[in-house]
Amino acid sequence: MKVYRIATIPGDGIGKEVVPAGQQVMEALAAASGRFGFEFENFDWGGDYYRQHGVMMPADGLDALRDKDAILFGSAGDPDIPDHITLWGLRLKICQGFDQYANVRPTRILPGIDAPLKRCKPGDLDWVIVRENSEGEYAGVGGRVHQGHPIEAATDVTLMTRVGVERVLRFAFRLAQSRPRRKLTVVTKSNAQRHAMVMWDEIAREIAREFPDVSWDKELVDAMTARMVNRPASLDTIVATNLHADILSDLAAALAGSLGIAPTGNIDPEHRYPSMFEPIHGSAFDIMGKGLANPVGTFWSVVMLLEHLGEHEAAAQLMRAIEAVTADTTMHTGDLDGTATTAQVTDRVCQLLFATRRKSA
Ligand code: NAD
Ligand code: K
Ligand code: MN
Repeated sequence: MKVYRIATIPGDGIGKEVVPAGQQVMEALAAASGRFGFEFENFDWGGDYYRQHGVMMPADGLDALRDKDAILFGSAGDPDIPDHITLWGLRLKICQGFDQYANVRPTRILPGIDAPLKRCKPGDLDWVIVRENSEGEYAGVGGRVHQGHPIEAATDVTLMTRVGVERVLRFAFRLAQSRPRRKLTVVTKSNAQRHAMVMWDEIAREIAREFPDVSWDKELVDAMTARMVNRPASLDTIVATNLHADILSDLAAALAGSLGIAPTGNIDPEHRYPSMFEPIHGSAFDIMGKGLANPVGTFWSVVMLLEHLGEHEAAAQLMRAIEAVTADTTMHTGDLDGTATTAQVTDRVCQLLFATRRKSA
């Protein structure tokens, strides 16, 4: 039996609630399938670790993760620690350390979800956003001088490399090619950002020639927000920079009903390092510690994790269970105006996984 080695990093806030829920569902899937297993190792990195050790994760932390088949992550963000410390000290350290340069964010309206777009039928909104995940606006290049003085100055430099742009665009074209509509929208802001974004546009035109069967168009990021609201069916696969896609994917999640549902994979497409899967939401300070977090974003992230491992049947089985719980309004958590708890939704998904096994046995 194949046993996958999985690292779990709950991190902070509701990450500590949704990651154990994700692990519970993975254990149920493995038990129900009998064909594969998981060996979990949990890492208690995050805000509490920082209070004890002065760092979010140990210096040799990446080495502890290196031989894992995948990582399930929660959130980095603590009410008492500045956000740039928690983010750079944990999540970005892993994403950049393992060169997970493609951040994939599927969005669609699941059954039973009351999404805010009035004229949008469920099939009209079915997108995958590819976010450049290793450089760009989040390259970490910049500095701050003369702190506290009137001449104080600060920069955050957008760094785009040809290699970095080519590889993420090629990944996005390939992903678009694998989807039924074979359609890609390349988002930039090349009217205002006249160096890096103009290079991005030029590279997009070059890579497009490798994919004659993919139809593609370009959109400026500000116009893109309006298009997502007004013409959702005109979009399918979308690729954008680190910052732009970060923002667009929260909008996408809200348009599909809730931030609590949306999944993501930080992927090393070359499989040199473990890839990391997580809900797109953060620590949710307002509801943390109460058992009210929606675990669906984490479960959908587990679907992506399973697909990445090549366990397509288990991935499809879990997706069906997720759709069955979203279709049932008694299983809706507070973000969907329901009253269900994290534990209730998790137990229901596990029950469904065992029930499908009995049916197919
Ligand atoms: P957030 O995603 O934590 O919360 C935004 C809102 O959405 C809150 O009202 C929250 O209650 C709600 N929400 C989010 N997920 C939910 C869920 N699963 N179920 C129900 N409701 C949910 O975003 P924020 O408030 O901007 O950030 C809080 C902290 O999280 C910050 O420290 C931020 O830096 C961090 N953060 C981390 C990541 C990450 O690790 N990938 C991502 C985003 C934010
Ligand atoms: K997250
Ligand atoms: Mn974000």
